[in-house]
Amino acid sequence: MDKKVVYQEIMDKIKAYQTVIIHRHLRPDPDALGSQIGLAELIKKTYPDKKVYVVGEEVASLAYLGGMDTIPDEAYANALVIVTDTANQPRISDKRYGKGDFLIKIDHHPNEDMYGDIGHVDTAASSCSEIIADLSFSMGEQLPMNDDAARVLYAGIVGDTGRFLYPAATADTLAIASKLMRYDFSASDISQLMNTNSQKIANLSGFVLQNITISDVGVGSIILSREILEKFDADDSDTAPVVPLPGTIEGVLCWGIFVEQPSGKYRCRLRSKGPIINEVAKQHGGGGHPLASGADAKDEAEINEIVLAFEELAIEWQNSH
Ligand SMILES: [Mn+2]
Repeated sequence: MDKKVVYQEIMDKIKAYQTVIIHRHLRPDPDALGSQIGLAELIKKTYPDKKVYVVGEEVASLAYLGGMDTIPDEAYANALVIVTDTANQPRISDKRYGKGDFLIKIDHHPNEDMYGDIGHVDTAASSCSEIIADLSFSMGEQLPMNDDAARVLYAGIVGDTGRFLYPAATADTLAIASKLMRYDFSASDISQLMNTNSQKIANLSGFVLQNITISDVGVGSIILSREILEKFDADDSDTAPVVPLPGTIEGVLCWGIFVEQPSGKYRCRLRSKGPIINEVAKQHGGGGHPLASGADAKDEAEINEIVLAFEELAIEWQNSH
């Protein structure tokens, strides 16, 4: 379907409802918050009589993007609920998303779970923030861009593209980023904020770069045990900034950072610069983008299975390139 038709359907619903509640995924990243808060800012400034709320857990390190609202269950009566940047329902933060009158999904991950009364999924978009910005720019006076929305949407695009590093950053992405930069915020300040880490994360980064195992075929892997995390006074959320680092090492094609959880299981943060890895992620209770996925491993044996699968993918990829 022509995306403008879907955009118009989404706009018609936004106009029809007095209350709009916007959700996004658990453990939010800048794109989850940027698309969520950006859409809220667009609706609030265009339709000041509407009640617009953003919900979900807060992350202190991303507080510069904006805070969340605390709302009672009753707010969902006759409300439009929009979920951004979230592929499947178990990943939605705040489980009340089904309590509204109408549900819209807007996302850029592979469409594994087609929830919602309307679903708009564009896997060619770098980020959900890019989709929300495109919605605004495409709909003209129905949802005009503003400074506050532009700032967080730009942050979301920067976050999901690794500052325009990954293949997901297309000519369309840069065209939209360029339009956003014309609004009154500092793109450089956003990039600097997103490029700044606490000392403990800097120390953890050093540990990962010094201790990662790199195989002959270019598969990187490292386990961050509870013991190691404690040594750096770090928890799971502190591992997000270290995930891209192995990709900066020459010869590394794909990699996994395996973070031990309090349960003793491992959260697997998987990335690639070529081989398609999300099928492996799916086989281990996860999923995601072709080059950026997540999974769960119950023990070190399952981690080894994932690393072995990556070895095969890396060999296949090298043979075909
Ligand atoms: Mn995203």
